[in-house]
Amino acid sequence: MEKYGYRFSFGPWNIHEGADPFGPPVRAGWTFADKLSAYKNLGYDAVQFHDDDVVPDMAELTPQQIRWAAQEMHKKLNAAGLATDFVAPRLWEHPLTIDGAYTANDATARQYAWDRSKICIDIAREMHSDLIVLWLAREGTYLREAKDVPQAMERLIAAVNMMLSYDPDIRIAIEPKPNEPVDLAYIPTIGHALALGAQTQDPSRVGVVMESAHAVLAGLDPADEIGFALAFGKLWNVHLNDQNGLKYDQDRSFGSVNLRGAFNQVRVLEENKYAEIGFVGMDVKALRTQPADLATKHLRNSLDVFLRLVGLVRSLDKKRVNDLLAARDYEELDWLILNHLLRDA
Ligand code: XLS
Ligand code: MG
Repeated sequence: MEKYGYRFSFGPWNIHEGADPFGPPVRAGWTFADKLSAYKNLGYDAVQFHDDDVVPDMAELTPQQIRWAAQEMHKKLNAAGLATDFVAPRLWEHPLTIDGAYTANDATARQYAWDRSKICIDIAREMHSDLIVLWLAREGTYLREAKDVPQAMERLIAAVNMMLSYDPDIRIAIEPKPNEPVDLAYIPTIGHALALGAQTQDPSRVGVVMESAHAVLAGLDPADEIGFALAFGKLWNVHLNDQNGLKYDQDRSFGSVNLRGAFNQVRVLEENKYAEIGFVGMDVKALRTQPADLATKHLRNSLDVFLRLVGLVRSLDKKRVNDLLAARDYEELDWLILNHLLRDA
């Protein structure tokens, strides 16, 4: 398969059992070993990890035992010919993080978040990765009066500074999302994430992850969010997927809802040589209706759509585009793009 120099990743959570807030799992779970062996067959090169995807029983282990377990996982990954894309602290499931992690009102909860973040960094280093992704899931409020925004920003900056000091080599990529699980998240967009990074002690080590569905949920265009981050050299990862409007977070296959939107995400990545920057992550989930033995097709579809769109970006008549820009004939440009997308493969 021609991959145009791109390298692809997904997380173990992207092969899942189909549970949603209203119903239980509908498919048998895969073992981690089975998931690992699916990566190469599906054309993927790297694994996105949460800390407890690497060391599932981390809560019961000492820091040294956690390091050993991560070393074991790294060996498994090597044997499968895969790399680590990033490691992210899972700060949204523990009872102490019910009201947030770094911004919780309870000091014990904030301490838990700091301790766990350090362990996550230890794990990333054992996995030979310098990239920590922070999806700030519960940093926000359900109730406006529950927290103080400037104080929450101070706490977020302090947490990022603590991580930057803990390991002088790690980079942190903040993944914004406007809502879900909380009603009002503190870091809803790429702009917010960049502003936060700029206030830290080493902005050069703080960047962003753009997830398509999260941008759509914020009412923004994912391609523009990508372009905005690229303009500042801050796009260190992407989580491509799709989202049918302002609903629950759907993690639909890339391009399956808005193919032209997907084309424009690929176009901006191509034009700015993202292939040289980072992995193309697919943060996609199979529809709940999908039978267990057919539950990886969303990963196949997403990668295939991406690569075919790269082909379409490359074969677009750039001279014609420039002529139409000069003539300000955007209707003809619209027609050119539509015809290009609708042409026979
Ligand atoms: C959830 C997030 C999560 C992050 C990694 O919406 O996308 O999967 O990518 O913590
Ligand atoms: Mg994501």
